[in-house]
Amino acid sequence: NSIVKKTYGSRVSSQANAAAKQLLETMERKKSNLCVSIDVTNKSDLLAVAEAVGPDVCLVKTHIDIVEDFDMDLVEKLTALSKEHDFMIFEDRKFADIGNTVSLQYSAGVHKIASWSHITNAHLVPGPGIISGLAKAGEPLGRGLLLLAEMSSAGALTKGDYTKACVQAAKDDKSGFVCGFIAMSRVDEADGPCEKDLLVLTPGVGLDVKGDALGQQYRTPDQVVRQSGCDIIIVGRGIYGVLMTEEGKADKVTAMNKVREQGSRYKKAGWDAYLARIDD
Ligand code: S5P
Repeated sequence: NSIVKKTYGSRVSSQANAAAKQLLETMERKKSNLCVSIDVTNKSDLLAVAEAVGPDVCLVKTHIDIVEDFDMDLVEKLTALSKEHDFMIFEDRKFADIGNTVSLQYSAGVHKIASWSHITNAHLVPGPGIISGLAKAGEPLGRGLLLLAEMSSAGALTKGDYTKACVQAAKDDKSGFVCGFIAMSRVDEADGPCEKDLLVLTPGVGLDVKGDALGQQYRTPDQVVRQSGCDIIIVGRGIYGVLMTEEGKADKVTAMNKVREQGSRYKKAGWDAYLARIDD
C-alpha cells in the first residue's frame, strides 16, 4: 500500500487540496509528470518556452522576480497558455519569513503571486507560522503549498531532523493547504506508510550533465521517479538551456524547436520511469 505503487489517477480522490487534485488529474490526462522550470529573464522568452513545451508538461514553474520586464500582462498571457495547453502554474518563491510578512509577500506587492500561481513553496525555517501566514492568503483561493524538505544543491542543510520536521508539519496541517514537498526522495514514507497522500516534486534532474558550476546536482528521471519514488520531475536548463548559448540567441526558431524536442524527451523519460515504477 505504498504510495509509489499507486497510479496518479487513483490518488486524485484522496486529495484534500484542490490544487493537488487538479495537478494529479492533469498528470493522468496528459500522461506527464514533467514540470518545466522556466528561469529566463524576459517575458517573451518565458512565454515562448511555455508555449513550446506546454503540451508536454503538467506544470510550469516560474521565478517571477527574475523577469526584467514583468507586468500583469505576462501573468494574463501565461494564464491563457495554461488554459490552452492544460498545465498548472507553480511560482517557486521559497518563502522564508514570519507568517505576517509572507502573507503580504504572497498576496501583495508587484507580483500578487497568490492571485495567479496555483502552487507555491516555503522553507520551514521560521516554524509553522509560515504555513498559517501563507494559508491566510492562499486557502480561500484553493492554492497549494509545498515545503522544501530536501534540496538538490551540494552541502544543503535540509537533512536529518530538519527534513523530518517538514514531513511532520505537513502531516499535522489540518487545513490541507500543505499538499506536498520539494524533496529528493519519498520523505513522507521514510518511516513507513503515510496516511496523508502528499506530492513529492523533485528538481536537480538532467539527462546529459551531472551538475553546474554553482553546486547544482543532477540525477536522471529514472533515478528520481523509479528509484527514489518521487512524483514529479522539475527540469530547467535541460530543456531551455539552448536559449542561453550563442547559437540559441542567434537563431530563436531553431532554438525553440530544440526546446520543444527536449520537452518531449524529458516527458517520455519521466513517464517511462513512472510506468516502470508502478509495474516493478
Ligand atoms: O532544491 C532545489 C529546489 C528547487 S525549487 N533545487 C532546485 O534546483 N530548485 C529549483 O529548480 C531552482 O531554483 C531552479 O529553478 C530549478 C532547477 O533548474 P535547473 O536548470 O538546474 O534544472
